[in-house]
Amino acid sequence: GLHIKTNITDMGLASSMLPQRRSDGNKGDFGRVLIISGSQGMTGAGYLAGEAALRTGAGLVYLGVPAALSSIYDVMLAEAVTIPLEDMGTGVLSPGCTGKLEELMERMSAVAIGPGLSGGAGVSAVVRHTARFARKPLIIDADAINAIASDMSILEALNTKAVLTPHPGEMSRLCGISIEEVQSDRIETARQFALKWGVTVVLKGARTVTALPGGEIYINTTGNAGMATGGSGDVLTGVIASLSGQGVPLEDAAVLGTYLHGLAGDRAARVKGQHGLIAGDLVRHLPGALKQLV
Ligand code: NPW
Ligand code: AMP
Ligand code: MG
Repeated sequence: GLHIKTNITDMGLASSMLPQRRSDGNKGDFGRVLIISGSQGMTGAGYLAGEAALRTGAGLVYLGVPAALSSIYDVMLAEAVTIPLEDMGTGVLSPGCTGKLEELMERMSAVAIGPGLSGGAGVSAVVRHTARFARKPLIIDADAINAIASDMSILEALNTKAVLTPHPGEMSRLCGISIEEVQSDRIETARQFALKWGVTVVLKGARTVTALPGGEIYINTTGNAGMATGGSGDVLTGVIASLSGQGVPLEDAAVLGTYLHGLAGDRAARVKGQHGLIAGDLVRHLPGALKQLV
């Protein structure tokens, strides 16, 4: 068969991808990161992604959230700017927000979409619009992946560099195969999707596989089963968006972000153990993980 370049992401490789922090920089130099997330009952996802983006070094974090819920985010995350987006009146984003989103995205250095968005035709239209009009690196996770799985033409409309971060369940929906099939050949499943659609795929789970649009593979070496807990993936989305917003090339941001997220998990597990680990602990251990790489 064809030769596949397979890399192992270790500390040396991760360190080499870390963004420099220029001594005379201001917050504008360290990235404006927009996270489009949230629906009634799933406000935590955007909160975790947003705090993770801040803890990974983004200069400014904006939470684009259903207007009905925006005051919740104002209270939850003091350091982020909340952008209320038109919703259906039920705490779910409405296609009516796309004009505002388009303007907003122009001012950003990276955009993430998906955590806690929930489903439905309205959300699907917002995901389509974002894919089509984003001109900045785009991180696609969770319910934005589910929207694509229900309608692959959203991916055909994609007009920018993107990384998708599916867990095996989301990957099975995307590919129309069972979770068992995904897991039986994780590298080839991720690689074929990345090649076919020209995107980076971060196939999560123990030993996360990252496939680049050219077919190159990175296998992650950090992380533990303590990270199998609600909100863990939402943190990863914030980390990758933050690195990309700081100017790390998107493919590197996916590889480095995955390593950092796992390293934070390993550091958290050393203190809390695996059983007691929660997603917020990952966020709290990101600064230490970053310091370890500098
Ligand atoms: P099974 O059958 O359980 O073993 P869903 P979700 C499978 C938001 N959140 N290996 C799993 O398999 C997210 O952002 C909000 C193998 C099941 O079939 C999303 O928007 C939170 N299988 C939304 O919730 C905190 C695996 O996938 C399916 C697997 C729904 O996301 C929580 C479950 O996945 C959450 O993050 C693995 N490693 N991992 C909040 N506080 O606001 C998953 N599966 O149906 O996509 O549900 O991941 O919870
Ligand atoms: P999500 O399902 O979207 O919340 O994402 C779960 C996150 O936890 C991903 O980054 C996974 O790679 C990570 N994770 C889940 N289970 C494990 C495991 N057994 N070992 C290492 N990492 C895991
Ligand atoms: Mg998830």
